[in-house]
Amino acid sequence: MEITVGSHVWVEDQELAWVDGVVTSVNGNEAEVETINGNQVTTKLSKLYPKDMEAPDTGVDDMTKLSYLHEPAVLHNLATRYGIKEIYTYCGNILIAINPFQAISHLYDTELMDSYKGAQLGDRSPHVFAITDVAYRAMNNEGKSNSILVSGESGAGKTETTKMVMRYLAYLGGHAAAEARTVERKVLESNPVLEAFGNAKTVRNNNSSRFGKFVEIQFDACGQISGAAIRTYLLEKSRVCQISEPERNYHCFYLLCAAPPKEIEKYKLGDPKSFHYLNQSSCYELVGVDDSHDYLATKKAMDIVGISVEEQDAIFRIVAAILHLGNIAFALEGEDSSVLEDDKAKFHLQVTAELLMCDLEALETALCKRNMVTPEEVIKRSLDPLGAAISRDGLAKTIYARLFDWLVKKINVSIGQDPDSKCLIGVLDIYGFESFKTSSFEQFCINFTNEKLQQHFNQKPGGIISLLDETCMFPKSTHETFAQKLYQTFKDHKRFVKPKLARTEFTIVHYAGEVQYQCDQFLDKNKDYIVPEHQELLSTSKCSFIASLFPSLNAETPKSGKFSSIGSRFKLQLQQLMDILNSTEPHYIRCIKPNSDLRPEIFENVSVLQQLRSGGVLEAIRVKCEGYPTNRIFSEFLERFSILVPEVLKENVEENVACKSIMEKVGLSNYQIGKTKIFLRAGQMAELDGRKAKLLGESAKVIQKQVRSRI
Ligand code: AD9
Ligand code: MG
Repeated sequence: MEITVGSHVWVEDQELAWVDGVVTSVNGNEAEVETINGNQVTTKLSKLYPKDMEAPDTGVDDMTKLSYLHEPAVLHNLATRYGIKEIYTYCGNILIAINPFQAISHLYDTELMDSYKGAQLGDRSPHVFAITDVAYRAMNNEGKSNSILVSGESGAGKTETTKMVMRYLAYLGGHAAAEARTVERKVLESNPVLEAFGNAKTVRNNNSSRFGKFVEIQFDACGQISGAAIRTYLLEKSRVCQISEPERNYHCFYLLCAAPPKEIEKYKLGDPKSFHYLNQSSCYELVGVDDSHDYLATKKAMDIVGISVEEQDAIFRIVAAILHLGNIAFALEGEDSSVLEDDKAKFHLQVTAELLMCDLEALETALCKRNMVTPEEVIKRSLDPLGAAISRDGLAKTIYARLFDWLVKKINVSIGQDPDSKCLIGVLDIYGFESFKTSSFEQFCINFTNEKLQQHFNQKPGGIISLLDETCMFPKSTHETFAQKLYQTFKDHKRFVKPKLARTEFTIVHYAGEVQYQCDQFLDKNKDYIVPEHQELLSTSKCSFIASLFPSLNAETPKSGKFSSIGSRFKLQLQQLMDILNSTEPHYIRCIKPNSDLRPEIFENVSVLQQLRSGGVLEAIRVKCEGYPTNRIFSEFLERFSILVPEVLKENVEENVACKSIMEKVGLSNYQIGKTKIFLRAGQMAELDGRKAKLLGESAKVIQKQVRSRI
């Protein structure tokens, strides 16, 4: 479209990403624009985008209905809708969901579910229910598995969205008879259980999932839920012993500290501030969350998913034991040995041993000493206080990770799998892309997953994990040698950067931005290693639940003391996930975090735009633009543009003929006429509007006046 004096345009802006204004002068290929916030901006004509002056005040519910399909229009449309609490918008068949950070009344009511059942996509306003309904119907009609992939950065609303998908599936595929409803109830109640043990407050999200989750809901031939399988990916273990301000440890620890007095006494708990694993951060409570209420709610959910009272007791005993374990502090004895620091440490050692039902002395030895196996004999070597603390933290992490795996397995067994199910709907809620001041192995794996899901992975340096494994197996390796190997191997890769002066850092140019990784803990974190002394201690626990978490070694479990790669196992799991996803019909939900304050009603343009770009939404729009991105029903089109060829209306011709004459008159070709709609190329709508504006004789002065009065 020709941009002239008086044209309404979008111009780039540092703070707002895009701001609208009016062209006040054109000089060669440059234009001067007076923006709505009162700035005069000089810019290249090619950097301006036309603004649709006829866009509805309430926005459009599908981006493809935008008359002008470009970045500023997309952003403006989302902001407009968010302002009137319309958090869902389609972009073709992708659903964009912007986190409202507040409850929106009736948005998830049963009556609303009723109204989406069987409705065509687009018949009703955009919603997760609509996308889920499409997936469910496609599965029933075509007999093919479908999947719903929910993505977005941390705090964008993936987990909440996933829960709504699951709720709607339980509604669609639920059983009429109350006694048959146990499957769907178990599926839904698995969420609070897994969240209590796998979610925590982080800088980005008060309820951040620290594991990835793929829920596979199985249906029988009648479309009723007949089973489900939950797969989880890579729980963040380090959080159990290490947290930083203003984050929290896993919710379950705080829930238990807020349990009724009987439990507190039984587990010898007290103020969370007294536990080292919790008091590394001064955040203990969450706004709007009542831990004592959630403790009871979690237990209720555990009942429903089939975890017995005895098992629940053992589970919380372990949670308490981990807190006590963390309080066993060590002091230096002699040159390089360690002893318990004081009476307090002794008390916690005793409680830990009681709760884990293991031998007190064996526990102390397992923490403070290590067996050195030489060909001749086994020597007990003392650990220094730091070594003992590392040993203690390693034990805490291992116990917690095994407990989490047990929960997932138990839930799966209890829900049950339907071996006859031919169709499933998979729902993926994976951790979002992360970049921190210190990004380590966890962030690497998380971002690796996101790359895979974005299918941008082909261009990435492959083989970082193999290189890491190689380094881990070589006894003399350090993180420095790992870094050196990386630099050598990938020095010519265009997405791998060695930062200047860096000795143990590396940068990867991810699809969503650059992330600098610190190598220092990569080796340790990649080793799935259990100290043989720890294994032995716990496998002989008098609590059969605990002993069962540490089964004696067989061919399947990694040999204790031997290296088994977490990275490689994760890569394999991810490949299996991709294989499942590739065999399904995918549906996409892109969650967007509108601001980093986690507050309602704030829409930060720059950050939203970045998410739209990295989430592939703008890319999808670009592809769409290559076709016929805009379409209009004949009557709408004529209403808007018949002024260009007034005689067509008088002639009483058919609508499609009238549309053609308008296009011919304006000199536009390369469009398509369908049965009821006209399909336009990108930019053609703007061209038509431009002609119309000219015809209406809008003078630049008039518009300038309007703009001034708006400021
Ligand atoms: V992370 O990658 O696990 O850290 P998520 O899962 O993307 O992240 P989550 O679903 O946990 O984010 O949403 C964060 C918070 O936003 C929730 O705890 C709610 O307080 C809030 N939220 C998200 N979606 C909605 C919604 N549809 N309605 C109301 C919402 N609040
Ligand atoms: Mg989440």
